[in-house]
Amino acid sequence: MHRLRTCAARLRPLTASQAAQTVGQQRPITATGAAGSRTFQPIRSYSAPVASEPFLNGTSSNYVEEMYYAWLENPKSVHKSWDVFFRNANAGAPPGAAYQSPLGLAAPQLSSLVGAQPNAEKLVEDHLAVQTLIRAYQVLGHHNAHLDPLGISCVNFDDAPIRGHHVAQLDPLGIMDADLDSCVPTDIITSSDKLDVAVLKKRLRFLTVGGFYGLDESDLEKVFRLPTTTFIGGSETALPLKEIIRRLEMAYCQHIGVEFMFINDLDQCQWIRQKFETPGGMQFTLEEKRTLLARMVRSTRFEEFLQKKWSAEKRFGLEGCESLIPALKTIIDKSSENGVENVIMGMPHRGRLNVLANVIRKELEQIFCQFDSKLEAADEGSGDVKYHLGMYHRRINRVTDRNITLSLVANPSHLEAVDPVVQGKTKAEQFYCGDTDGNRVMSILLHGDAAFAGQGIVYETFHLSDLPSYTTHGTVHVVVNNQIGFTTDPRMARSSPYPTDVARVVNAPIFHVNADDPEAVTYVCKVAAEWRATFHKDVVVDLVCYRRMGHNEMDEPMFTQPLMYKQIKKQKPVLQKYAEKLIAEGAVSRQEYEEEIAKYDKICEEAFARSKDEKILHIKHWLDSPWPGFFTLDGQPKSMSCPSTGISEENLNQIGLVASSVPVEDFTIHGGLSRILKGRGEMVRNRTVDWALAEYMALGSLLKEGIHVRLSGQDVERGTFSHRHHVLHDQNVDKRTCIPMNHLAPDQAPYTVCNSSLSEYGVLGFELGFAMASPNALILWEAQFGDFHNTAQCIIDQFICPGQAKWVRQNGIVLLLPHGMEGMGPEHSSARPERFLQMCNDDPDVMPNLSEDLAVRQLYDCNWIVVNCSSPGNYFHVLRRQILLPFRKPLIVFTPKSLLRHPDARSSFDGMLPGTHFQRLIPDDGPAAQRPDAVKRLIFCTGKVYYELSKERKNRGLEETVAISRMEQLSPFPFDQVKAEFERFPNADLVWCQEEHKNQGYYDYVKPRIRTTINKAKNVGYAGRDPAAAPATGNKNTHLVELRRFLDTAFDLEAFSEQ
Ligand SMILES: Cc1ncc(C[n+]2csc(CCOP(=O)(O)OP(=O)(O)O)c2C)c(N)n1
Ligand SMILES: [Mg+2]
Repeated sequence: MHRLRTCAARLRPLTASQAAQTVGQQRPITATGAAGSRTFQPIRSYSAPVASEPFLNGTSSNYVEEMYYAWLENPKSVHKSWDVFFRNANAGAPPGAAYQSPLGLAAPQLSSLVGAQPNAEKLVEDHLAVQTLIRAYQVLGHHNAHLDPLGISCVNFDDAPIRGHHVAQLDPLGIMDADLDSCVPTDIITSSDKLDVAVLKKRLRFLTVGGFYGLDESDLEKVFRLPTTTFIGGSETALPLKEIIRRLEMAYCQHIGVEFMFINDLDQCQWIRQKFETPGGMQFTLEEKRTLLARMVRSTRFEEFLQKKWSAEKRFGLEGCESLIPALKTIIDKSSENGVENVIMGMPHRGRLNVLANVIRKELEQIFCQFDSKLEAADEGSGDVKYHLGMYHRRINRVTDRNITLSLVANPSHLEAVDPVVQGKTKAEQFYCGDTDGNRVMSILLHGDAAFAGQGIVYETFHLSDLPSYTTHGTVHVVVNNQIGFTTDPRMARSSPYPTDVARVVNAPIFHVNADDPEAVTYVCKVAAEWRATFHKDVVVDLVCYRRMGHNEMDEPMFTQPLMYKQIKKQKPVLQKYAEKLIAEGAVSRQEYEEEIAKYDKICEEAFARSKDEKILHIKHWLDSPWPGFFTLDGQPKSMSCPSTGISEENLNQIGLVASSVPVEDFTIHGGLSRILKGRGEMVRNRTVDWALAEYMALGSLLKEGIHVRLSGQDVERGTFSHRHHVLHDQNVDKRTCIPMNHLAPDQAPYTVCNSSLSEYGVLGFELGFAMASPNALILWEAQFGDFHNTAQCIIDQFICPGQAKWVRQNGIVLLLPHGMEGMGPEHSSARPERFLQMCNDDPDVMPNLSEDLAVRQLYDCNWIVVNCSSPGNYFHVLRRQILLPFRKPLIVFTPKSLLRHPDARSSFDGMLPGTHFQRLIPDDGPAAQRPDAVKRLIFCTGKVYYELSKERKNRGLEETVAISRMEQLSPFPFDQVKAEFERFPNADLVWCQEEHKNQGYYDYVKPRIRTTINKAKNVGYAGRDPAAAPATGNKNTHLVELRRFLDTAFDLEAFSEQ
């Protein structure tokens, strides 16, 4: 496109000096046409004379350049007048003289082609007007398409300005038609009957008066050459204006509204134009029509069956958008035809049961028995309502006869939250089957109109769509645009014209379609699937429909949308309309149609009868991501123990070597980094690790054991604190990078480390989805600072914390949350441990049975693991334990900031060797441990504050008097080890010390558990910051004063004597 513009510029007036420069510069010009790429060699410079033509201006040059290309290719292909013009101009005719009236050039076809033009200006302008008109349809035709199944245009709800006004006739309910007159684009032809010439004439006259195109009624019969940017001509290159308009109306203003002209890729625009403009493109065979009808029958009768059997149950039915089912099936059929074997779907409540039944093909009796409130749940956990459950099904696609796996990811009520999760799972499935281009695995996301427009996660998810480590190579989005969200209509629900405008940010084409036209729906779905298969980019299908019932079947919609629902009540159901159309066409007989209905009703009745035999509800039948081979056949862990998480000295040395070197040749790293790597080398020689090296050892050793590791988050490659450096950058060659961790061993698993977009909700959701796909991978998400996790709160609260309880699926995702009070202000300090601890499911008041396998049993029973390691070695162990456990639980790690470089925060290889384990609690092993009876105080703490306590204790000479125990695993709570510590120091009082404020941190969580452990034999004193609203002070001095105060309390042996 850019090159075309450049070429056109050469036809515009040039200064004498420009002309002098241009002469002789002959560059090839490339333009992409319908038949692919064309390359033109300008046979001569084309600067001075033509460029000075009085009729050439910025706009007309577009048209002229079209002519010019065509003429260069074949002088006979353009109108004779242009041929003469270009020849004269090239021969050096002065401005204004190159043009000769075509009247004198007697070519037989000329009389029809634009007829006798009075002058060149008119000739150019008329062609330009036609070209502009064509473009206007391409750009704006969707504003005026008949997307409205209800076809009402007279409802005037109120006088308030309507935000969605651009959609005019796209609106089935007329909400947006209220100010139709004021907002129909004035540059396209509009009429109630677009194919009526009389009306066209009237419109043309109107536009002429307005002066928009300068065309008038008499031009309707004139023949105009079509530009290469349209396909309406089919095999014709010129058409009468009347026919041009008719074909444009057919392409852009019927039941499909195509929004695509914002896409800044010429090939892609041409592809879409071809799909929608080519005459006769939307033809259906008899077979296709009958299949479509059968699918509509299933979709419609399924809802009717549920309504009949359980009229008082919520099901969030699809009535008003029944064509969703054929829509999805078409996308799947077409994708299967293109080689897709695995489709992962995410969707909200609306029509979910119908999708499960008729798209994924879950057994109907399984769905029906979910309606039986008397059935007992077989599985542990809370379970979930039927319209949130997931599903996984492998079957033969009947249209393509190929195997296909369909899964619907379970989701919470929180609309759109599942989007990034689906994308992450899709990416993982692609990754594990080596599908680098998304040819075999794809995702489909369904949305409601209100949620799609309103929820920010939609935007975050779109922004992952083209990032190398996050792309799923194109998602097909389907919006059930029933023009209402619960009780709120679009006038109050969004500021953008369409609910789908958010998709424009990633240049996704948007196909709006009237959902009352099943054939149009099927067609756009075919095109959407082909688009994905061709360009591997996102695409949106906007099913403009209505909602026949209230938000759910119990709701009264007339309270709030009386006019809309009066209209809806009059609306003939789409199945009936389509059946009547096919019967009228003779595609099916009424009897065949009725038989189809009876057949499906019978299927439902039989399944209903079978559902009565179900005695127990199994949530595990609704699992969206099975892990074959990981559990025993009845879904239990294969063992209830965790092997040692240590690794051999040789392994430590080898990984340490890779961590401290550049494994490729001629690669120049930054001098500062060389020093860091040198430091690592020294540590390895000294048999110690710091935090970054411990992490290297953990991840590296897992990779060597064949476990894929993926670390994702903002700036994780280097590390927020510049400590990690997992990706090296050549200082001399742009984009040349090296990931040493991928150079560990020839048979290692791949290491993925990727800086993410600046999103928490989207990226954490994505990684959670990635972790769902396989238990044999360690997936870590790191927050830039721990407190930023709260913008991903929904993923944490709705998926990570209760995921297993709701959906019986485990997930081993790791959250790394930098945390610590370091005088950096209220932000960047606290990862909010209190919130994670408050959501742990262990009982503070019940002392568990202290059996041998307590540690693993606790882990198995918990909803997630929360740790705050104080030593790099323990961090190494806890990461490895994630994989060596025979089951998967989410792991929340509060990670340090200043400890990353603290000289004392080092661990010896000795604690990482075979036979060693993660320490849930690190007991005091200093002088206090020598004479435990003499110890007056036992301080429990966790994380970084240990180093401050330990230093203070030394300064005060209290090493024999005060013992300090580090609680490394906060949850599940190490009851057994706390008890042992308590018993070891019988004369000590107990203090919990934390650097966080009292209403934050760990205190509220640990206190009752410590008390339960010791059978309330002693009090638990508190040494820490006072309660506060903010997580930390913004004043450095206050920070230090607070620190001093709580350290004073911690070591004041009288402080709690009154208790
Ligand atoms: C994040 C979130 N906020 C609010 C709700 C409550 N809610 C449930 S359905 C609904 C309306 C959804 O409208 P739309 O997206 O258009 O879907 P429809 O029900 O019309 O199919 C709302 C607000 C929710 N489920 N999730
Ligand atoms: Mg809606």
